[in-house]
Amino acid sequence: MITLYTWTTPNGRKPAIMLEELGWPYQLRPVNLGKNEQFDPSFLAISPNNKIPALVDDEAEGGPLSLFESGAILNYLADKSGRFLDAAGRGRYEALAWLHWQIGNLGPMLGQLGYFAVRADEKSPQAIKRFTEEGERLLAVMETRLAQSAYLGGDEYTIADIAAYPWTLAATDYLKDVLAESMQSKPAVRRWLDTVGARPAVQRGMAILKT
Ligand SMILES: N[C@@H](CCC(=O)N[C@@H](CS)C(=O)NCC(=O)O)C(=O)O
Repeated sequence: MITLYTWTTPNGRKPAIMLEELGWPYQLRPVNLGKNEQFDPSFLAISPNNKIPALVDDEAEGGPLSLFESGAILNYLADKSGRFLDAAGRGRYEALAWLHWQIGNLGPMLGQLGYFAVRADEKSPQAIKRFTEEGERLLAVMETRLAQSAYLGGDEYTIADIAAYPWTLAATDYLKDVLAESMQSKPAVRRWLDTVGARPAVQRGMAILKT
């Protein structure tokens, strides 16, 4: 059995989308970030960086496997299933490049923007400016890519799209006060959001743990 430790955040939804796409049975273990459950020693044993998501696969090759970092989890599930990432060849590496772009850029920058522009009690104009500009730059990078290819990794839907979807959607809701205007001039990103968001598995993955 696969157990997904997660919460209702963009990073937390990525592996849920993947598991829904695969149609594999899995159990959800909520890690309530509002109650600091990510610092619980039992969770730290699985996710040493005290962040969700994490996944345990009891039936992994060679015995139970604990994984943290959403990119590693998506990569693992793609390799195990043989789906949403080519097993070899240039398409695999193009998709992995965009997966790593999301993990190293889009996620952290929009995460910081969310902190400074939405959650922080004291607003720092300099930090908001810095992360808004960086968010806008990254959306422009995405627009250029998606004006040339249907999906981030190329012609096919891959784990790169699964990783980027929840964060890009956040630019239209959670972060709309700072990024909505920029999204107006991103027709290719909006087309991609509509296409990916229409997938039933994406809708189920985005709905996890919603009350
Ligand atoms: N690079 C990590 C980022 C994970 C991450 O930032 N998770 C956030 C929620 S979206 C978290 O658990 N935050 C709790 C904390 O920082 O204490 C990944 O992709 O899995």
